Amino acid sequence: MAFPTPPAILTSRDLRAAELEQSPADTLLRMYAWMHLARTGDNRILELFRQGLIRGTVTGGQGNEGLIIPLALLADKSLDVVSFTHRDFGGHLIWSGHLCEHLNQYFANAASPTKAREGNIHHGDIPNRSLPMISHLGAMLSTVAGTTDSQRRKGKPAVGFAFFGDGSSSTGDVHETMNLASLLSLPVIFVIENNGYAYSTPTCEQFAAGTELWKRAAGYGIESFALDTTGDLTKTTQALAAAIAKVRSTGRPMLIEAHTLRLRGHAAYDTCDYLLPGESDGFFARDSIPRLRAELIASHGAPAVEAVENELNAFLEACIKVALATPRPSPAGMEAEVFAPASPPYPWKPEPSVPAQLNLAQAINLALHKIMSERPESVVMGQDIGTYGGAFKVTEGLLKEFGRPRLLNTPLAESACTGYAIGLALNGHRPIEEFQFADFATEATTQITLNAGTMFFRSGAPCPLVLRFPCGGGLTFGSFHSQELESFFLSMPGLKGLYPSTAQDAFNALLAAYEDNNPVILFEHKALYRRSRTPVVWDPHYRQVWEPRHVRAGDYATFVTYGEMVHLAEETAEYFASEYEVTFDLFDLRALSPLRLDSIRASLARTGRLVVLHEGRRTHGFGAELVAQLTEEFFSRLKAAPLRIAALDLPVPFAPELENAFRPTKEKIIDTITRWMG
Ligand SMILES: Cc1ncc(C[n+]2csc(CCOP(=O)(O)OP(=O)(O)O)c2C)c(N)n1
Ligand SMILES: [Mg+2]
Repeated sequence: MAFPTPPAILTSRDLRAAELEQSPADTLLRMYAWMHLARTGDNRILELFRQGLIRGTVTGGQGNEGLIIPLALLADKSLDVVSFTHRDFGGHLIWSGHLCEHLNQYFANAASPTKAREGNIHHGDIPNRSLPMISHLGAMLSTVAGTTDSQRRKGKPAVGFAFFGDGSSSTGDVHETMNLASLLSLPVIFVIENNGYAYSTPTCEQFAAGTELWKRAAGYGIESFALDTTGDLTKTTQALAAAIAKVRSTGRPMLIEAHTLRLRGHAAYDTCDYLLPGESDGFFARDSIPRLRAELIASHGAPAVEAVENELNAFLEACIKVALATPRPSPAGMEAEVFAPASPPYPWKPEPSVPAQLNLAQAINLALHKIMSERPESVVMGQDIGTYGGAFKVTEGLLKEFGRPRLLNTPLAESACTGYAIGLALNGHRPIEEFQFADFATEATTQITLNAGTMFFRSGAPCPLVLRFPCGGGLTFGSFHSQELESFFLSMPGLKGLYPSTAQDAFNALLAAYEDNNPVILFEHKALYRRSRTPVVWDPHYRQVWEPRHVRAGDYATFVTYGEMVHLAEETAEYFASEYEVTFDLFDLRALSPLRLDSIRASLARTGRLVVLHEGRRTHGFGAELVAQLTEEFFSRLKAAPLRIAALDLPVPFAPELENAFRPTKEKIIDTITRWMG
């Protein structure tokens, strides 16, 4: 169905501050048109929700227009970066797209920009650098910082706009990101939409140190100021224009505490009974839209203003009709769109052409070196990875050769740094982020699983990201430096996982992960980093690392494992072959997500027996999924119950005696298999 033509007054989505001086009355009328459309649109969305035509909930921006309309008009939509919040419907209207597209999102119909996979205002327009918000408040700030930096790295003088509420300003990501933006000198304007409440909680219950939120910026070396955006629109617009111009030219971040209103409570279901008697009337008395309307009637006459309103209202109703008439979404294709499709291989140089004897850490260093030499869009980041070369020296020498900003040390802020990496990835860069230990990735759980992992499914935008996880135990590092987190992270959709057990596979895995259009976790067992040196060479079949490796042939049982356990499994298989002439068909899984199990299934069809071995905990462990997926087809033909060998269901204990009792060891593996064989 064709979209209705917008009224002429909406033709331009841009505003230069000088226009307010050159033709103040007409400029204000043009701004009023956007404010009226945003307000009426929000009101109609609320009504349609109450009629049951919009699902989920709706969180209106009534009272936020005095901020979001001038700011969105002033931004350079061809350069700048934004992530609107649940109060910023008006910003979406101005930034890009047709009103119908935004309504399609609310109606969650077949033409919704998120394919109806996300609700109400959780959409964006990534090609135009409007980044879709996730519900987790505060989480989008770092992503805006990343895309803004990506723009700057491309030589574009962009400014990022990171919006968040007074309540959201209590989240850790806000602090991590303001610090990061100041450290990296990123031109991001952090805008607190302070409407006085977080759901029912007043601002004074969010902070002990007073309610002047703008003062927090001093702690990060960021300039800041407060601005009442419910007041005079011309003054607000001029203040915002000056701030944008300053950030654009200095490249430094800034914090603006914008006082706004929340005229309709938190959301459609909010009873607002926490407000004091008459408090709501006070909000409406401060509403800038009726005041501006009165001014415009004085300057243009009532008929002119009403004519604009009538045209906008008719346009809105026509658009609602179109959106309502659009078919409902189909579940077809959902499962195929969890991951971005495979891209063609990069034209890698066939180097190194002569095999080098390397350990696993050196193999990864070599792959990083190759990527940084051949792929200018790559960015390598992590804690202590610069001069120091990383906790495990995997990045040794790279800073010297490639310098900043290709390689950067990050502060201890895993969440914001991962959000920043996501932002880089959404704009054409390809970050590789080292976590000092895999265990610290739990700090970035929201960013990894909910922001990056769901990105393609809900927005259609690829999020190519390599997350390097030095993992695993056996080194007496205790619970916080030894974990195997594959079942924890990979139970969430949209994340790929590779777990190499040899130096060559590690080299191949990093190249394969790098050119994949999805977030890929690269599990690197710390005990393998320096264990032995084996030949590493350019391998044109590097993408085969997404398939299991057949390590050893046998016929008694199919034996599946990965990571460091591959080496224990080989020793075990050797033992059984030489002592009992019992042979195992041994597979190194290599790719943990997506699972490609065809060759292993074929083996199981032949052997009828299955052994699964992994280092992580047994209950809810990765082996449970492997056993289920491998046996459901052959259950009736199995000759024995599948055997799962894993760690005990404990936190990783520290002392070597305790850790040995916790983890699978060669002796325990042999014992368990012997008992299983009867
Ligand atoms: C991290 C997080 N915790 C809790 C929620 C649930 N929640 C949604 S909106 C909201 C209040 C947000 O208040 P504020 O940041 O001031 O924004 P406002 O709604 O007032 O614009 C809460 C608690 C959430 N979305 N994210
Ligand atoms: Mg609030």
